[in-house]
Amino acid sequence: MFLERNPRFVSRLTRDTMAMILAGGRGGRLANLTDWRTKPAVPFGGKFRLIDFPLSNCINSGIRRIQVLTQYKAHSLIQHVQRGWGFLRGEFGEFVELVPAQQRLDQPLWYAGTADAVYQSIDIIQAHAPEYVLVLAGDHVYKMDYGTMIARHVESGADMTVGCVEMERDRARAFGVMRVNEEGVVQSFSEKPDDPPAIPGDPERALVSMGIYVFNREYLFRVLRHDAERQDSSRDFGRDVIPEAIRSARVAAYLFRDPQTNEQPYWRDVGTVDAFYEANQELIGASPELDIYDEEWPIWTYQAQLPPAKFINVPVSGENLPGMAVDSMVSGGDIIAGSLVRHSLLFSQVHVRPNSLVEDSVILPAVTVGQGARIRHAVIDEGCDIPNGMVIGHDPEQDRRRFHVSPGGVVLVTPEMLGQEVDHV
Ligand code: ADQ
Ligand code: ADP
Repeated sequence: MFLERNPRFVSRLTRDTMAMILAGGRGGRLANLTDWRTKPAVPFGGKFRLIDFPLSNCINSGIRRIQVLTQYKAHSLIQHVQRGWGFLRGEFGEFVELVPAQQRLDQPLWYAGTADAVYQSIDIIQAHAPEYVLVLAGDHVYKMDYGTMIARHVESGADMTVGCVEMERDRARAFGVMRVNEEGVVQSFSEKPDDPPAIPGDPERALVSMGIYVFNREYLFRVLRHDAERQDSSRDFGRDVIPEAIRSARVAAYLFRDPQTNEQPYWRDVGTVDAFYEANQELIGASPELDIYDEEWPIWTYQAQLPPAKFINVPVSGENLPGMAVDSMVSGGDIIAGSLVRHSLLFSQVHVRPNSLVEDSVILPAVTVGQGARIRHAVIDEGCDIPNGMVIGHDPEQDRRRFHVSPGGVVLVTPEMLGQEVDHV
């Protein structure tokens, strides 16, 4: 195939591609985790933010021209990208650029939907004139070589290619679901259907859009301009652009598979508090499905200069209380003093004071757990100062009165819920 034909084929294509990362969504189902930060800026896996996954995939795939389209509460996202992703070499034509939501063209409004966000950036794409435009979501956790998808797109002669995965039909309701013919051409597409169509011959599963698209540049401009002229469009790729493209152009599906094993790789939309909690908890295990220790596909991020984590014994009323974390992940700057952390993931600069117990929890950066506190089955948001003796995750009734409790029973605690002011940077 393409690799046999010309080993430089793929690298030529990725060099001729510009990525547009949609990073403006609120992610409302993440409850209070997105009160002041957009979903792509939500911390993940101890030291990353969600946006690091598509950004790292781009860099590792050889795509070095990247626009990040922002909108909703972008401050912490902008700061993270500016601090951590400034290492590309402008003189070689490499960049990660932040595009603020603003009135571009003649639009009086901010971005109306995902397609509008790209439409408003047509002038930026034009200035760089890439042959292909890769549209990505800023909030999915996965490791993917986009080069293979772009190569398939070019080989198939399609105007647009939609990345997709297979999943159980009842979960597929939250996604765009499509049907393809034997040649992999998309025949129908419905955004978040009540009754997702099954894959032929596989009644329990559906073919779901990953919300990532490869476009030929000129076709992208044409379809977006056409969409902008329509009065009845919500300016969304899933709702408006893809159905129109299926009618009037050639849309191919690219099934995301591991080239070696032909299995479906890890791909998650950590869109709810439960999904966020589970995806973080899974990383603690011995061999999680998502390998963040993989040196061949590193996930890059911004990291502050922090001292090592430490575990200290504390004498309390004549007894020596050990500081311990077992079956857990900890990060730089953590101090666990005379207390026990079990089956938990601690982000950076978490201080756990003596006599407390943290179990089955995800603790975001710069949290302090006061003396004698007990925390279980919880997500504690950045900057929380958990008072001495506070009990979280042991009494659902009481938790519901003060905190957010997810359908799966995860207790989400934010500084605001504790009546604390935090400088959100
Ligand atoms: P959703 O995830 O519901 O479905 P959406 O909420 O529009 O799509 O978000 C997609 C991405 O765009 C996210 O990264 C979000 O942050 C960002 N975004 C949203 N509005 C934006 C705007 N106005 N400006 C900039 N960025 C914006 C989509 C597809 C489905 C597909 C799923 C896969 O519509 O068909 O199945 O993604 O998760
Ligand atoms: P989810 O992934 O949970 O569906 P979305 O990103 O689609 O979350 O957005 C959730 C809600 O937040 C939607 O009702 C959407 O209209 C709203 N929203 C998204 N962006 C903005 C914004 N910039 N300003 C205000 N509300 C927004």
